[in-house]
Amino acid sequence: MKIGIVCYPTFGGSGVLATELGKALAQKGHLVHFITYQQPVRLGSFTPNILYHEVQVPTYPLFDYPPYETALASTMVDVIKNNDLDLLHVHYAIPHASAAYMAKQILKKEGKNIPVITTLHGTDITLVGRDKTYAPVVTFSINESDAITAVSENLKAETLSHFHIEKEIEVIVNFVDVSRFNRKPIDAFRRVIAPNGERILLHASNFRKIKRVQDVVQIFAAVNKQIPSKLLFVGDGPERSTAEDLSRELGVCDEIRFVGKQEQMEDILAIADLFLLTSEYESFGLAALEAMAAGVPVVSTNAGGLAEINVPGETGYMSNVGDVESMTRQALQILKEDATLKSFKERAAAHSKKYDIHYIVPQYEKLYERFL
Ligand code: GMT
Repeated sequence: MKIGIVCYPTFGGSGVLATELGKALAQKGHLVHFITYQQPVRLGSFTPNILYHEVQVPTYPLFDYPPYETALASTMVDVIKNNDLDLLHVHYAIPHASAAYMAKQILKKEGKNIPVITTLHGTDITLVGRDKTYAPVVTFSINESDAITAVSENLKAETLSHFHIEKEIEVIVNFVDVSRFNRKPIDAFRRVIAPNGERILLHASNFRKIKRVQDVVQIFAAVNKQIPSKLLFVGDGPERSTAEDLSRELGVCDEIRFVGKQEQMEDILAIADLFLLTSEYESFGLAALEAMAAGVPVVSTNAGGLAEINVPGETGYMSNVGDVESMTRQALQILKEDATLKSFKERAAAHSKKYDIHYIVPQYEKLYERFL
């Protein structure tokens, strides 16, 4: 099949998932065309069967807001026509679903039918999409998609309760390439971070408000009082300075490293003992799944779709949003004894196999085939 994938090219979960999907499809022999404003970060080096088309947005003095959506729709039309694509799979509704609708209508006039599949990822529904500035266009363009998928049962329910959706939403959960995350820790790296064999806690996100990174610092400060430990913060974003300030205030800044945006998550996760995800909402929590695949248990909130992937007492624990005390107790419970930690690590890794790329990617292929 010749498939167009439209996504955000950044470190966010929707872009990561879309890129990994494209790579997996290409490996299976499909021809994949990424259409984005920047090369997706997880794309890596040259891969046969993968083409990348950059959306250029010409500026003009009149434009206070350069019209990205128009440029995207025009690029979609161009790529679909010139490469005779079979379908377009857009990830994250805003503005990808509406740009796809526009491209579809233009191509229809020229006698080409291009099926559009929209995958909903989270904040496009639960936060931004619900804003009344966007909601009518989001609702319309989702309904005009030939198929709609959501990454968790929770996101499907959220979509149905907040938008008037006239079509079936199919749930295709996020996936992870288990073989890639199943790495041996690099000893030298572990020693740099935890020279005295301290436990390593980890948080990775885009540091938006919704992630509640201040809770991560508080949990760590309390854990650190009882267990020699270090905290790694991976990623960057608006709340990073809040986390840094709080770590100084709580006297744990020497035990915390902010390593910024990182591409080699598998090597970082390999040295970690516990993943903390304190979000107010996660439609799924792909970062937590990748942690599990690396054999890292997860202490998280029970918000959104997290309850679908984190199994209490098996892969980690869950607490209500903001319940720092409970999450601290749970982290200590996992980290205190070597034997307990080992069994949580093993169970987390085993559980992640249910979400292996080899089970989930065929579900997308099956969906695509319906439209050919
Ligand atoms: O978590 C973010 O803020 C990034 C966001 C995105 O749209 O890139 O992630 C969303 O999509 C991921 C992949 O499907 C999910 O694993 C994340 O849970 C979801 N984030 C939220 O719902 C907040």
